[in-house]
Amino acid sequence: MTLRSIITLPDEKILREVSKPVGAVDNATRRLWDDMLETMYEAPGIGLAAIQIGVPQRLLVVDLAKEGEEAKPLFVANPEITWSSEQQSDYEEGCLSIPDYYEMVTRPAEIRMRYLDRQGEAKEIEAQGLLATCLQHEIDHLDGILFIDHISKLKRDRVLKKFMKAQKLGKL
Ligand code: GNR
Ligand code: NI
Repeated sequence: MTLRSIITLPDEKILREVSKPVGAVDNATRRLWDDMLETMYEAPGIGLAAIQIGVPQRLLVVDLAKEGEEAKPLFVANPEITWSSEQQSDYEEGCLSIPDYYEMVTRPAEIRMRYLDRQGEAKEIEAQGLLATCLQHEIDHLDGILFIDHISKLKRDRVLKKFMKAQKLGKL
């Protein structure tokens, strides 16, 4: 496994790409998932999309296990949300590509997601709570969407400006 570097703001060029479906889940896919998982654990974070390490493929990993708990990684390829609840829920979100910034985001409280698992088998799961939020956040990444796109333009512009300034000052 290889630790990869995570792309962060203000580098939007790659983060805004729309990722392509994987043709098949093969050994290369599984190696990439393993690198993503290692990179996510090291960060640490609870989810990571391939585009965050510069790979525009529709792949993500999620693990909500807390420190000290047994790892429970979920490996996802080509996810599709097949249903989302009318009911919404608010979560304070963060993103490894937007370090040290947290904001409340409103999203559907429950979703159903169809995807290919580590064996390439089609699966469908229902998620609620933090898992539902995290999966929606990751699937957004596959479409070039960041959680700051769900907050006010005023707040978003302020965050983007902060990261541009930090880069100019050589602090990123
Ligand atoms: O580590 C992460 N935590 C988190 C918290 C609330 C909502 C979403 C997330 S995902 C984030 C890791 C990340 O940036 N994944 O793309
Ligand atoms: Ni993110």
